[in-house]
Amino acid sequence: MEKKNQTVCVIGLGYVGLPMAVRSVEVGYKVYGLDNVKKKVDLINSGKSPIEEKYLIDNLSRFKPKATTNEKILKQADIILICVPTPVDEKFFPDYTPVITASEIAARNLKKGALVILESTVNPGVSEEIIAPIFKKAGCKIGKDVFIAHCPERVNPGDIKWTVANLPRVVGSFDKNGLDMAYDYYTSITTGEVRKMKSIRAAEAVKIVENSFRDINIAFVNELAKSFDKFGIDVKDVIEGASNKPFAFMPHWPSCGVGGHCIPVDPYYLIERAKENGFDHKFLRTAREINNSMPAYTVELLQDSLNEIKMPMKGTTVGILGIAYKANVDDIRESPSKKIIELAKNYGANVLTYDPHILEKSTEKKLESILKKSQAIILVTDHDEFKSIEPKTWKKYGIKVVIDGKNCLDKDAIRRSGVIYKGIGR
Ligand code: SAJ
Repeated sequence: MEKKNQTVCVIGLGYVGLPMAVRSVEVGYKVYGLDNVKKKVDLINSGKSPIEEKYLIDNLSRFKPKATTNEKILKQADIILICVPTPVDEKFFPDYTPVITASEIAARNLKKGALVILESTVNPGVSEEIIAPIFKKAGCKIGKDVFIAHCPERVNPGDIKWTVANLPRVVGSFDKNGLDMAYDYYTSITTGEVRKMKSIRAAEAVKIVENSFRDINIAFVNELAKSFDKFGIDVKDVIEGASNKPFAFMPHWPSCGVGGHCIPVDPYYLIERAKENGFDHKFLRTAREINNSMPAYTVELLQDSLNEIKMPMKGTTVGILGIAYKANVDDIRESPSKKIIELAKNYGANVLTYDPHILEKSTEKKLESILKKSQAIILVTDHDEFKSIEPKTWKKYGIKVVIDGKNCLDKDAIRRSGVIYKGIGR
C-alpha cells in the first residue's frame, strides 16, 4: 500500500516515539500519537516539544502528528509503533508493565492485518513470550490478522548527527511478510541501512549487545581509573595515548557514574533473562558493579581531599555542578548525581545543586550563586557551561576542592592556582 494511504500510530510520545512520529509525518504517512499524559498531548498538538531535543525543536511544528489520549485511534492504524519505557526496578529486574499495557491496548483496538512494531528495549524472547500471547489471546492469528516485528530504538539524546532520519536500523519478525512490511516502513523512514535479521530474537538481542558493549568498556576504564589513581598515572592521558593507535582500540572515558535510560539498564535485561536459561553473565554483572561504584568513589575523592586540608565533610558546603546524566541534555534518568547528592548529605555536607538545563530541580538558579556559596565542588555533568569556567575562577570564589567527575577541566591550571583538583583517575 502506498505510504501516503497508510496510517501510523505511535504509542508513547517520549524520546523515542515522538521523533518517530514526526519523521513519519515528514515522509508522508498519516500519523497519530497515543500517550497517557494529557499535558504532553496538548503540548504536542500546539506544536511545542515536551523534550529539549534539537530534532524535535526543529521539526515538530512543521511535521506535527495528531496526539491523543484516546486508544480508539489505533483502529485506524496500519502500522503501530510501541515506544514505551522498559525500566528496571530497584533490584534491577526488568519491568515490562508498560510494554504489556501498550500491547494489550493495541490488541483490543487492532485493525485486521496491521503491523505492530516494538521499539522498546527488551531481552531476547520477549516478543515470543510476552507480546505474541497477548495478540493470540485477543483472537489474532500472527502472520495473518497481525504482523509483529521488533526494531530496537537507537535514539541518542543530544546527538544532532544521528537522528531517526539517517540512523541505520535492524528489523526482525516472526514471518517473512512481517519482516518485509517492517523493512518497507523503516526504509521509508531512514536513509541509513535497514538490515533484516534472521529472527526476531536476534533483533531484540542487537540493542542489548550494543549497550552492554558500551557498559563493559566504560567499566574497563573506570577500573583503570581507580588503579591508576594509586599509580599516580593520569588515565585520561593514557586513553588519549592508546587512541592514537589507528586500529583495534576504541576509547571510552572514566567518570563519576553511568546514567541514562539505556546503558546502565539494558545489560540487566540479558543478565536476568539468561538466568532462566541457567547462564550467569558474570562479566556483565561485574561491569555493572564497577560502574555502580563510581558515585561512591567520587564522593570518597572529595572526602579524602577535604581531609588533606583538615576540613570535615560534615558542615562543608558542597556544590554539585550538573544533575543531568550527560552533557547538554535535561534528562536525569539514572543520573549519578542522585547517588552523589545522597551520599554527600549522609556525610553531613550542606549540598547545593545547579544544572542550567534543569533549573527546576536546582537549589541555585545561577552558576555564580553556587560558586559563591560553595567551599567544595563536584562536577557531575560536563555541560558546556561548566567546561568553559576559567581555571582561576575556583580560587576567586574561595573554593578549596574541585572534584572533576567528567575529567573535563584543566587539571594543571586549577592546581597551579592553589586549589585541590581530583579527577576520576587523574
Ligand atoms: N559515559 C561514560 N564514559 C563513556 C561514555 C559514557 O562514563 O565513555 C557515561 C555518560 O556520562 C552517561 C552514560 O555513560 O552518564 C551513558 O552515556 P551515553 O553516551 O551512552 O549516552 P546515552 O545513554 O544517551 O546512550 C545513547 C545510546 N543510544 C541508544 O541506546 C540508542 C547508546 O547506545 C549510544 O552508544 C550512546 O547514546 C552514544 O553513542 O552516544
